[in-house]
Amino acid sequence: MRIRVVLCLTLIVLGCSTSSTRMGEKIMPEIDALPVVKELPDPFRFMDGSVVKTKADWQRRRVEIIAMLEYYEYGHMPPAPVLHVIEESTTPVFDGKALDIRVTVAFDDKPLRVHMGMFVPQGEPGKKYPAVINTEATWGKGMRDAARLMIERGYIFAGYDRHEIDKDDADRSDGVHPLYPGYDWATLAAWAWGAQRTLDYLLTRPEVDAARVAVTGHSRGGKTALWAGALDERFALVAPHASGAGGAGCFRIMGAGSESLEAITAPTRFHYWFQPRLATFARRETQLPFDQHFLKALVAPRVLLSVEGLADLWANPIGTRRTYEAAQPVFDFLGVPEHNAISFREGGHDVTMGDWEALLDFADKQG
Ligand code: GTR
Repeated sequence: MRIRVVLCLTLIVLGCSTSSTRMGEKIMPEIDALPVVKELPDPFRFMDGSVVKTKADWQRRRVEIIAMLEYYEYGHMPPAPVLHVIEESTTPVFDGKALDIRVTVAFDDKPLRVHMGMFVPQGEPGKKYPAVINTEATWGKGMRDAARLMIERGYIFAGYDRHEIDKDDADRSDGVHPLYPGYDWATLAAWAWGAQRTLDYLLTRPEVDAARVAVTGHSRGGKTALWAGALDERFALVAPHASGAGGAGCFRIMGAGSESLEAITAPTRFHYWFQPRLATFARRETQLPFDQHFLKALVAPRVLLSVEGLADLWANPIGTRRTYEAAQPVFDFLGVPEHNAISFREGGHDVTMGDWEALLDFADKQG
């Protein structure tokens, strides 16, 4: 009896409760009840077998896909909080061409404090600038060249310290998790929440062109950017970079040397990035009722750009191309075929100045 009680508690803590209606979502079958589907699942087919025929149907299907990805992959976030912004500093940088603005942000009545920052171009009073939110701190030395480029190109460059929201480890007793009990969001979702809160802050600023805010990030930050941007329709452009497994990479289709679902969710590695249910699909990927092209499809009709290194095999460039192809019918259906993009470059798992330039070239075209 004692063992049973402990087990139940463990399941609740991990968000494995079988009462899947707890957060109002549809009832999702557990893995043993899911059929084997070798090919990539059809984004247009509802769980009840009916098919999307109209744009209104797609809106309902989009909600169903979100519920599915929350349930099996990333967990559920709490609703958007009220932000309390504390101004920290405003410093002219880059020979006066930009302001480096730092703030600390609190949420609802919670004790959490998160540092955010943005570089804002100067010189044209009253002008609204497009913005790029990166899913990490953007004020460190390593981001200096990217920040300078953004300013030269007329973009606001913003970021936040995602590790203040959730440290990159399996401990759920610090950061944001204990503050919102009852939500099974894992680390990627907590970080994605941070990108959305940074957007909340940016939208309070008169310098920001609200219609032209992009979210980007590299690797685990790319997975974060894709989940944040897929969910939050205020992001006009979603640009994951080398995001791989759990991001833009396909689980079913993998090139040689790619990170598998089993590898990423291993107990010794990054299981805590995901809702624990995802790990049960290791070597059973064909029972996933989705694949990562569903995540990409959530961005439509907004604009998606995934940037990949051809030699970055761990991030599964072949499978990322497949998710690009498999999401395309949704962009076509919504009348924006050119809003789904993928860019390959030579090289491996790093962020080059060329990558930032490619992002901005692409973003310029959307203006
Ligand atoms: C790797 C991990 C990848 C990717 C990468 C990173 O170790 O396996 O999924 O996220 O880390 O974030 O740099």
